[in-house]
Amino acid sequence: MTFSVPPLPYSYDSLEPYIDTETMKEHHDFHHTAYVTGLNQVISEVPQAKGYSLTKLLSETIHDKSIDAAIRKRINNFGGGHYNHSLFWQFMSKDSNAKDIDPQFTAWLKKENFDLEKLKDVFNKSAMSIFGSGWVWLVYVDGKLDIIGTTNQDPVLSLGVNYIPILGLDLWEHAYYLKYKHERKKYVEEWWSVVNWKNVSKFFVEYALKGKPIDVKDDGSIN
Ligand code: MN3
Repeated sequence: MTFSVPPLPYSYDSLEPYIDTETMKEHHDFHHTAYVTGLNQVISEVPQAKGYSLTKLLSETIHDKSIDAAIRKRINNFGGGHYNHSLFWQFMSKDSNAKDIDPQFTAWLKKENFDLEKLKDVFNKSAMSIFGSGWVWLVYVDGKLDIIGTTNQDPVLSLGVNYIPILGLDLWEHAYYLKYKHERKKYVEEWWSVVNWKNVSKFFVEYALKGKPIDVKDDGSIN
């Protein structure tokens, strides 16, 4: 077993009442685990990918035409699932506080003609426009701000290592259906109450500004 599920950085009930305990248990223990199990399985079938980092798999291997397309699709789906969820747990905290936003992040928003309110507005609209399962992301691309949707578990990294996801929201029904049912809009709006601005700032300053892809380790940890 190469890849493993990271422990949640907080307890299952930490994000109540915005994200309920049952959803967190299912989401982390079942869904994230299933992506990791699938990734370990597919990697065991591709000897040349043995020992590759998650970053390499998702930025290079999935584009390597010498590998069977169906295998690459599985690496994309399961590897993307592992990468995206490892980030997602870090995007949230019970101690969400906008005071934790790094001034460099605020300055960047301003340079890009954004502020926090506009960011939330554009991000939420993008979240509502995703059809079916997917994610919405705030990304840093060569210094510019972009808000993009991805479908299924496609990782932002597959667009290029210069696409650095600073914040992202899981829009699969498994992320909210137990509590919010069909009310995706309510979930999207409430979710901002648990955004971990400390980590968003860290991803911006330590990765985006340095032009480095966020290096999610095999065990889902991020330095
Ligand atoms: Mn999910």
